[in-house]
Amino acid sequence: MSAADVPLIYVLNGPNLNLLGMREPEIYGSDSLDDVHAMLEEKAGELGVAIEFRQSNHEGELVDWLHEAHAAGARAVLLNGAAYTHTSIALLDAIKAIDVPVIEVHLSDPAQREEFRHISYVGMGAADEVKGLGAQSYVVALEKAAAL
Ligand code: CA2
Repeated sequence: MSAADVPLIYVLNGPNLNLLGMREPEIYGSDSLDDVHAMLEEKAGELGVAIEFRQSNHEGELVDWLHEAHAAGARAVLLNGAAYTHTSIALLDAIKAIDVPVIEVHLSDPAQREEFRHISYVGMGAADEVKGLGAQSYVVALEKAAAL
């Protein structure tokens, strides 16, 4: 199999996740986002897929990257939209506009937390979701994406 044949999976992370591991470990765990990235690179190697791992604090940049995933012919996108999950119709529209299945990922389980986290615009367009497993949520979501 040439590099071009390896399925590509985008892993997109929203606002404040660059600070992961520095606060609220009881909710989000103590792994940093770099740790999550390293974990996923290892898992991707085992699964025979390639990942493109990114984080942004800007809603429009996440929208641009969803479009990019489509243009790049990605197999799937794992999206932890962080707080934008609960507010962003722009992310929902982007998910609906692309032909790439999106798997919603969360470290915590937003449904078990404050009421304002119960609505998920990302979830309205996502093909699947994995939440509440800490950094393992990403690993399980990558397994699901690789099986698509
Ligand atoms: O559980 C998740 O993965 C969330 O997407 C995380 C978001 C939150 O707004 C969602 O409701 C659920 C918050 C990300 C903030 O990340 C930090 C974690 C620890 C320390 C600093 C930032």
